[in-house]
Amino acid sequence: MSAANLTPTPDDKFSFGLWTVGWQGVDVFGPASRPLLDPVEATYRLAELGAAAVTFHDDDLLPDDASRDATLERFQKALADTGLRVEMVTTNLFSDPVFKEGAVTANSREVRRYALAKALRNIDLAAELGADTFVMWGGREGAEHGASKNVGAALDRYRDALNTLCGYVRDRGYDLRFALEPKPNEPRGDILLPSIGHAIAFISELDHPEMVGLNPEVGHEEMAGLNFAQGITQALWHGKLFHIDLNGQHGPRFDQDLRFGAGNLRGAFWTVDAMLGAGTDLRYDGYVHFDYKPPRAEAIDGVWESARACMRNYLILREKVEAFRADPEVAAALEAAGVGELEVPTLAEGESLDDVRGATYDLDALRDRSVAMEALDQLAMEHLLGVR
Ligand SMILES: [Mn+2]
Repeated sequence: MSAANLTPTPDDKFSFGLWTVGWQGVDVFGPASRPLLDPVEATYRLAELGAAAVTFHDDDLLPDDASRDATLERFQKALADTGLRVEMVTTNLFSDPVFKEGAVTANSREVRRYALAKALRNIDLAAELGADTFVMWGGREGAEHGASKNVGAALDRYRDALNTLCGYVRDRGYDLRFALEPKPNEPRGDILLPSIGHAIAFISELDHPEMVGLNPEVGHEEMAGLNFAQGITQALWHGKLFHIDLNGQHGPRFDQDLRFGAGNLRGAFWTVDAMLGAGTDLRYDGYVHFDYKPPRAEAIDGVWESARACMRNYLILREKVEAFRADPEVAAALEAAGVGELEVPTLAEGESLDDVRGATYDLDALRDRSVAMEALDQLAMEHLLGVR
């Protein structure tokens, strides 16, 4: 493992939300623990660290006041100076108490109309900055009480909102796709479209499903005890992995937003493996985007160390995964585990169900057969632990 390979380059397509390094540590138990970080300064610093792109919510970067135009101008100069691009833009439809009961699915029609207006304004900005992807995280689209939300009507209005926004992008001729970000809870007690699977099913009900995919986040799936690598692989299988949010999480608990690689390290190994295709042609080729929070305890030095570590951990895991997939003993173990046989259709071309029903099965031999999966998994473990 060479140090050169662990130095990020623009080819690695690392991307950071400006809100990540910009998080001041405000949590439910206390105020900011760090001073405000100028998002334009953060852009220069992320470029120095090796990022290729940045992303933002409207409100992270551009205050809705007289300084908006001047800030946008400074930001565009920073992009030009550094060669960074804006690959994704998202809209904050969750912080303002206006959205306390939802944005595009609020019971209040006035709130829903305001939310649409805010998203439309930001879509224009996303297009102006050349972003590919517009993420929608519906953090307030949910409920704490059963009867307070007509879930069917909420899904109708969610669908309407996506149809309206897709229609707008088509009318304006923008080259922009939408990515829904599932999350099971936090800040609402229960959030609509809580998992990758829920969101994929929802997309199939839209007018332009081809324009809408997913932005799954490691921590959001793991909060619900789900397997992120399997989740993103299903998203890839549906052609819906438009974007990704990498971070770290220690199992089902509050949304920790640890740096990538922290928390569930084995999960991170399999996540990188899934992104690289896991030995198949289902691979992710978009930006490697980090959505994490430098822990509140850290001062500014810890902020930059955590950003550096997100990229470094991805590069380390990429080397580990590539070594695992290239290892001849792994190839033999995959063979012994019969992994390749799953690619063979259950019925051969021209066979009928009579061929299945009429066959004789040696059930005792099937019951007793070796699956050799512990041996295969141990090889992965040893690559990860650095002894192979
Ligand atoms: Mn999160």
